[in-house]
Amino acid sequence: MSEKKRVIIDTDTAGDDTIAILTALHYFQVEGIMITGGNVQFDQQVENALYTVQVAGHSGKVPVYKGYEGPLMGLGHKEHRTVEDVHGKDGMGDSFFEKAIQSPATGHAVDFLIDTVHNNPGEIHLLAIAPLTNIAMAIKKDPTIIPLIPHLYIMGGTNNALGNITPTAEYNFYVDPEAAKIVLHSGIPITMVGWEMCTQYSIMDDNDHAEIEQLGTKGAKFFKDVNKVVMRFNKTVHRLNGTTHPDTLLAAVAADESIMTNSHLYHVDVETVGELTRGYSLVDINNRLERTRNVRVCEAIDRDAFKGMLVDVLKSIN
Ligand SMILES: [Ca+2]
Repeated sequence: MSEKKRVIIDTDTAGDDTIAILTALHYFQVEGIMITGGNVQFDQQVENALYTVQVAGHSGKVPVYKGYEGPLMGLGHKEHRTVEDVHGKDGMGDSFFEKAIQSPATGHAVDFLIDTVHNNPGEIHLLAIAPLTNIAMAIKKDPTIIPLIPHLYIMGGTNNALGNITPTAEYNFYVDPEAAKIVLHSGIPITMVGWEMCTQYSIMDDNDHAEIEQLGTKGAKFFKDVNKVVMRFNKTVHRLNGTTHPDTLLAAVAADESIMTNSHLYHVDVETVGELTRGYSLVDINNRLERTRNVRVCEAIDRDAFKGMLVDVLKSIN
């Protein structure tokens, strides 16, 4: 039908996830969206994904499946940490949008993933912009999907850099490090875009926001709305001069790898038991452990090219 690369997105839809979904809908043939527990309350995330699909004009064309609401080891425990302080109570910058027209698809996200991969061997790339619970569970339920997935792009972890949810951990790996461990060692070819890539290359400052607002499109308005709270949060907590776009950066890298101007294959693992370091991602850049190099780690981005892609996406949505 289309020559675009085919993808499934796994998301905890809030804030930047929405812009990543818009980006993916622009550059890929999106087969479906899976929701995993993460940023905000689960049903709100489902609603946010459905609304985002509607904003892009794809309502009714891209199914949104509910997956696991909490981390692998979270059963019987208190709820995992959500981040309404970063993204607003609704995860959408406190915009409280109207209810989406589309309803969630029936069936479990993990079964959707397994069935879609089997029906399209070697065709379905994965964009993982959330804790890795759903993907880990799919791998455990049916490991025969592993050789059928050509590539998995992960926004998660850090490459020897400061975390965002703790000093040692990035949020997606922190929420479900056991899932991250399963996925990292699965044998699926992986590209990882860590949090430090986002702080170095994805920040949109006040001037960038003004430029985007000038586009005057529905996409630009939506971008402004969902980023209201995160702009304040980043300035006060992370001391960053603008909004961060980790998930959008991941989607852009997957869509056009040439914007990734440096990367290397390293051994990457994740800490699951550390007293201070749960969720820390170990990236063995000097190969001291002499273990399998399992992940291509993104180390530099052409920032102007990334911004150009973002602007193209937001310009196209009217
Ligand atoms: Ca996310």
